[in-house]
Amino acid sequence: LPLWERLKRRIVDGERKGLEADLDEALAQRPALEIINDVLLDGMKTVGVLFGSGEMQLPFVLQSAEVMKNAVAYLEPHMERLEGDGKGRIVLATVKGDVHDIGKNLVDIILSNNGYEVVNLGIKQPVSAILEAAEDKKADVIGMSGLLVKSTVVMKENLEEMNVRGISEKYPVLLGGAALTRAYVEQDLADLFQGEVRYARDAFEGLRLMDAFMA
Ligand code: B1M
Repeated sequence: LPLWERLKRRIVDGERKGLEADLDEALAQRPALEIINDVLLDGMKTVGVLFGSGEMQLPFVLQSAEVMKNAVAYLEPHMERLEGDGKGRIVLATVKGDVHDIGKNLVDIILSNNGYEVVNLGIKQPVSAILEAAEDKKADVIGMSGLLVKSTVVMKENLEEMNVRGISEKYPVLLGGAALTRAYVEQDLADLFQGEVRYARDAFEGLRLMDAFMA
């Protein structure tokens, strides 16, 4: 197989052996970010389709996710750091009940490489932990990720909790993850939230919105 097809297959098949050699070859031709966006994420998309249609079972999805994580970790030091630190601080978490973190961690990498300080709390974070961290770390923005349909409900509850605590205007909120839609966030959630809440389709939109929040 040609290199790009081979790399994509590695994600789909969860085949880690020889990954680094392929990534080295890829890095000689394209920037790390492009490899992630155009090749590896394409593989994850295929995994999602196969899993959704029942053609792929969960343990294999887990293997694919592991290879994806290894690949991103290998590529990360090769990514360009575009600006210095100190542009602002975001507390980032995958919400309660949700273990998906590949997208959240990509957001972390993109923001960190572009001058933001990211406090990455990890997965399955209850709203209390997110809000405590925002307070402790003096966050400028709160970012929540979630891929399950039920996570979209959790995010709504989290925003309601911020309203109840009277801190909605203190922290603009950035939301992302495959189960969300722009309309749900920027119409439904924005209607009930007393502060500012925005939807990011991908990590780059996350970066643009962070820049807008901090402007
Ligand atoms: Co799961 N899973 N999974 N899974 N999994 C999905 C989400 C699913 C759509 C698959 C499917 O059915 N086709 C489906 C959800 C269905 C639904 O809710 N209606 C699903 C399911 C059902 C499940 C389980 C319930 C399966 C089970 O146990 N029976 C279970 C859930 C457990 C739980 O959370 N409690 C489960 C488990 C897993 C694995 C552990 C095996 C693994 C995750 C490993 C890990 O993350 N460490 C996994 C995977 C890999 C997937 C799919 C195949 C791929 C997700 C992924 O990493 N994509 C996924 C299919 C899909 O998404 N269509 C699926 C790549 C990643 C880069 O994309 O996270 O969307 P994404 O991030 C994007 C943007 O969304 C955005 O930026 C990123 C790109 O730049 N973004 C943000 C994300 N967060 C952001 C935050 C921001 C800004 C942008 O600001 C704060």
